[in-house]
Amino acid sequence: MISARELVPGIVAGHKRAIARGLTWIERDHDRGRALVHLLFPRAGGAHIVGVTGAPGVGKSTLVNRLTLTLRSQGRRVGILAVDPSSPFSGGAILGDRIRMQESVMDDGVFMRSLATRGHLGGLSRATFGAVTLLAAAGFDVILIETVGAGQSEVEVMQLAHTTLVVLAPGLGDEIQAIKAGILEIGDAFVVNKADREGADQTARAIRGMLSLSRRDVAWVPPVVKTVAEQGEGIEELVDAVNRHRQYLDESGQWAERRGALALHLIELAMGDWTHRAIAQAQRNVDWSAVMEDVLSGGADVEELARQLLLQALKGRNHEP
Ligand SMILES: Nc1nc2c(ncn2[C@@H]2O[C@H](COP(=O)(O)OP(=O)(O)OP(=O)(O)O)[C@@H](O)[C@H]2O)c(=O)[nH]1
Ligand SMILES: [Mg+2]
Repeated sequence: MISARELVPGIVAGHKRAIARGLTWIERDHDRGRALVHLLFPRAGGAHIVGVTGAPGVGKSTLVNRLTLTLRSQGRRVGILAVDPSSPFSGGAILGDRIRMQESVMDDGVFMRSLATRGHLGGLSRATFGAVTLLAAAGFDVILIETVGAGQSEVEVMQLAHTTLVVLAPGLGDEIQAIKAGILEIGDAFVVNKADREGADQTARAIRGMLSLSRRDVAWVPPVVKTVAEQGEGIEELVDAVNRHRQYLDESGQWAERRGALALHLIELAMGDWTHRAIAQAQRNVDWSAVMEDVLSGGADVEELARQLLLQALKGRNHEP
């Protein structure tokens, strides 16, 4: 059985088998997955993480495919993560995505992977964080994360991105949906896809209007780009918007700030792990039902109890994966 440390060179060299193996560890949240993320994090600072979110069927996968082709033509290596918070397994929709992605997947400078949740809260954003870290360390210049918009886990996933693209389609009161989902606040650029359909200009105007009313960051006004992903129209303009946003983040110091925030996030996750270990250990070693009884009857000083359990875990285990 190989260790996390032993897998690092293959990942850093960009070997697809090593990458796939590491991603499986991360997705299943093995100790080795965690260790791998800790080892790779210092090498993961270069990638531009781009989230692509929007309602089902607006054309996110088609867009990701097109973006990938254009980025490849600019010589950049592209990692793609399709995140599906709703399905515990890689279901039919994502399988469909895989087939559509094939055009770009054939290329050596592209790696695509679907991530599904294992049920527990925060698990998906954690797995996504790990997967992004791994792909960045493997030398992918741009990492595209596709996720269906709106829910809490999607917002968490999108917080990992430097640049969030919110995709809409004309009609169907998308403008209203955007406000409802709070998606107006998270978009760094808005894409009106299916611009071959009626109402695209109207939708673009509506978004611009709403943006002018609710500015969070006056230095960056999110562009609104019309695309026909199916035909590849508007993609260059969108890639240009993505590149300009990166430049803006760099120049405003936000790119560097983001690294710091992610480092803190990494520490928080590791601290959370110690808490879980403390509880697991206490359940094995302590008369747990007596402890529960004390807490229920008010006989325990919960603050002190928690401190003791953590101390025992810290003493009892030298965590060297
Ligand atoms: N008319 C038109 N259809 C498009 C365009 N882009 C994508 N589609 C079609 O819209 C449908 C949905 O596209 P997808 O790319 O799978 O959309 P998605 O947002 O990834 O869908 P989910 O992952 O299921 O949420 C497909 O049939 C596409 O061929 C476009 O620009 N114009
Ligand atoms: Mg899709």
